[in-house]
Amino acid sequence: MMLLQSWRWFGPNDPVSLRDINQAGATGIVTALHHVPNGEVWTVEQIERRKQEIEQEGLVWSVVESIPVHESIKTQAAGFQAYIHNYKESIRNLAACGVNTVTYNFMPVLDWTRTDLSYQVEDGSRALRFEMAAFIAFDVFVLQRKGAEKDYTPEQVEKARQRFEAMSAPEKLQLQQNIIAGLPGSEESFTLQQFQQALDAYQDISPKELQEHLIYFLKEVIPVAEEVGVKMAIHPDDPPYSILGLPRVVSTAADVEALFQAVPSPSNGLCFCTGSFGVRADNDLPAMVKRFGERINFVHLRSTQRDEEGNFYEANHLEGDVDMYAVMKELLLVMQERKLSLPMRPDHGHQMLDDLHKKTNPGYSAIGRLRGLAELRGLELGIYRSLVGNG
Ligand code: DNO
Repeated sequence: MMLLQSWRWFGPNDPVSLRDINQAGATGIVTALHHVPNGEVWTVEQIERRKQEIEQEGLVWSVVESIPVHESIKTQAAGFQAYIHNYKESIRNLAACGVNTVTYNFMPVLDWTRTDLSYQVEDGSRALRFEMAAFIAFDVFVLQRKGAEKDYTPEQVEKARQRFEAMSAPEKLQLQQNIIAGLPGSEESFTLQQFQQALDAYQDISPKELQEHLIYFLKEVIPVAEEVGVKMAIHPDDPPYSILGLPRVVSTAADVEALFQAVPSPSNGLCFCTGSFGVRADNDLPAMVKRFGERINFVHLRSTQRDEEGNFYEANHLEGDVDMYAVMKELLLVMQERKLSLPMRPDHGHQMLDDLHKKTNPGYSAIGRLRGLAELRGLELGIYRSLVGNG
C-alpha cells in the first residue's frame, strides 16, 4: 500500500493544466468548485461537470479541498443552521457522484497566512514566508487593532515599529494584501474595514466556545458523511496558533484528540498537513501520524524552516524542520495496517526555473511542486521497498 499521488488544481483557470498534472505523474486531482459562493449547495450537475472534465484527462477527482465552512457556522450567528443544512447537501451530492473525501478548515476569518509571497532563498527560487515583525507591523500599525500590543512583548512591538517605518508605501500595501486579500484556495478576501468587522464578530468567542461550535458542526455533519460514505478531513490551523486575537482550535495533538473523542467516527478525520503542524516545535509529527493514523484521511506534505523569533519559510520538501523520512515511514506503516492507500499531495513548492517568469499562484506553481512530488515519491518508494521488499 502506497500513497495516492494527487495534485491541487484550481479549476479551468489554473495556469497549471490537467495535462501538466498528468505529466507530473499524479493520478488524483484535489479541487473544489471555487466558483460556487461560500455557503451555497454544490449541485450534482456542477459536481458531475467538473468530474467529467477531470476524467477526460485520465485523472480522478480524489479529494475535495475545500467545502468552505461559512463564518456563520463558526460564530453561530443567526441563520447558521441553514448553512449547516447546505453543507450536508453538498456532502450528499458529492457522494452521489462518487467523490468521497472532503477537506475543510475551521480557522476564523483567515485561511492560511503569510507575510511574504516571494521570499528569495539562497538558490534564487522564491518561497512563502511568515515574518513575525512584518505581521506584528500589520496588526499594530496598519490595522491598528485595539489592544494588539498586549499580544506581543515590548521588544517585538519595537522591532515591528522599526520594520514598519522602514517600509515604503507600496511595501505596506503589499503586506496588507498578502495578509487579507486571500491566498490561493482561501474563499475570502477583504478590504481593511471589512476585515476589522470580520474580526469583531469573534470578540466574544473564546477558544473553548469556538471548539464547541466546531463540535456542534461535527455532530451535525459527520453522521451524514458516515451514512453516505464520505471521509471528512479537517485541515490544521496555519500557522498553528492564535493570530490577531482570534481563537484557533486545530493546532496541536490535544486539539485533534478532543475533536476525535467528541465525535468518534472514521468519517471524522484529519488532513495531516506537515507544513502547518510542523511550525510548532511541540508538535511531534511522526508521533502524531502514529497516534492518529486511523483517522488520517488525507495528507499534505511540505516542510518549513522556523527560527527562534517565530519567523518561518517554506523549505524544500525534504529539508527544513520536518523529518520527512520519519513521517513517511509512519504513513507507510499506517497504510499497511489499514490496508488502504491514502491520498497525498505535495503541498506548495518554490517558484523556480521557468516559473520565475510566469504568472503563478503563490505556492502552487508547477515546477516547485513537481520537484516536491518527485522527491517525495522517491523517498516513499525507498522506504516502502525496505519495509516490505519488492511486494
Ligand atoms: C493552503 C491550503 C489551505 C487549505 C484549507 C483547507 O495552501 O493548505 O488553504 O486548503 O485550509 O480548508
